Amino acid sequence: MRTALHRRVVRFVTTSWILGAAIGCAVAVSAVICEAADQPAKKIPVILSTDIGDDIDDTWALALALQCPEIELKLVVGDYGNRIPRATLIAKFLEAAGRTDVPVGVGCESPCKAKFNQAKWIEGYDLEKYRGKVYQDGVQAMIEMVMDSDKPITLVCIGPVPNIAEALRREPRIVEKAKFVGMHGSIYRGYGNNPNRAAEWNVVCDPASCRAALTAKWPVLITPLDTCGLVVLRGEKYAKVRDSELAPTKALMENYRVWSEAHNARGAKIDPQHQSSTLFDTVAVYLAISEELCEIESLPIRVDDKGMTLKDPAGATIRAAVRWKDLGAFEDWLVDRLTKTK
Ligand SMILES: [Ca+2]
Repeated sequence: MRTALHRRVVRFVTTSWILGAAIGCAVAVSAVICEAADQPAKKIPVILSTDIGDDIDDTWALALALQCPEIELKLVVGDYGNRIPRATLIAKFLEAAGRTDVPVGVGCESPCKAKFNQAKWIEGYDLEKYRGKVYQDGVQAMIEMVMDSDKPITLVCIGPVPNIAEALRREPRIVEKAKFVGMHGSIYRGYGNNPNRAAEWNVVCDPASCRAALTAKWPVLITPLDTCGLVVLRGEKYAKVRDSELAPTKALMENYRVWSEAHNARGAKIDPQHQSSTLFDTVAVYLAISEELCEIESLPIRVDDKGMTLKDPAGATIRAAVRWKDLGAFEDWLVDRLTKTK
C-alpha cells in the first residue's frame, strides 16, 4: 500500500518531469526562434543609402533599421552630396546606438540643394575616430558587397540616388544581385494626401539618377507619397517613442530636437514634444521586410525631367505601395520597433 508521502513524491516527480519537459520544450523552441532571428544567414541583407541630415525622417529610418531583427545592416552610405557631414552623422549615430559593427560609407560627389540640419549634433565628432569601418568610397564598397554576396542584397534608398546611378555605371551587373526599395515619387497623390500629384523631392533633386535606378533590370519597389506621406506619430504613440530609453531611439530624439531647432530658426513651428514630422523614409525600411500592410500595384512608370513619376505604357514596370491597408497597424509596428528590446 502506497503511503501519502510516497504518493506526494510520485506526484512531485511526475509534475516536475512534465514541467521540466515543458520548460525544456519552451527553452528549445525559444532558442530556435532566437537563433533564427540572430542568424545572419536568415536575415535580409540591407544596404541603406540615405540623405541623412536634411529631413529628419532618414534618422528615424536608420534607428528603425537598427531595431529590426529581420535586417542584417551591411552598410550605411550617405547619398546626395554633403559627403563628409553625412558620413559623420551616420558614424556618430551608430556609435550612440552601440552599433559600430555596421560599416559607414562616404557617398559620391553630387551637387546638393538641401540644408544640412543636424550639423550641431556632429560638432566635435571626428569621422576618423569611428570605431567601426569607414569606406571612403562608399559606392565601391556597395558594389563589392553586392557582387560578393551569396544572396540578393536589398538596397534601401531613401534620398535622391546619385550613388545608385554611379554604382550602375561602374558595375551594371549589380542588377542581377540586388533589389531596389526606395522612397520615391508620387503616383496618385501628392504631399499631405493632396489629390494633385507632385514632383517628389527625392526624384526632382536628380531625375536622371532616379530614372536610372527605376529603369534598371532589378526588382523595384517604391513607397511614393501616396503611402509614405501619410505617416506621422502623434499622441500616445509618439509619447512612447519620445520617452524610450533605448539607445538608438534616445539618439534619434536628440537629433529630432537639434533638427527642429534648425528648422524653427528659419520660421517653421515644429514641437518635438508633441509629434513627429512626416516619417516618409520609415516606410521604405518596412517594405524591405514586409508588404503586408500596403496595397501594391505593378505600374509602368516614366520619370520626366521635372521630377514627376508618370504612368506611361512606355515606362519601366515597377511595383509601388499606392495605398495603406492599415496605416494604424504600421504606426503601431513602428512604435513597437523603436521602443522594445529585440
Ligand atoms: Ca531621405
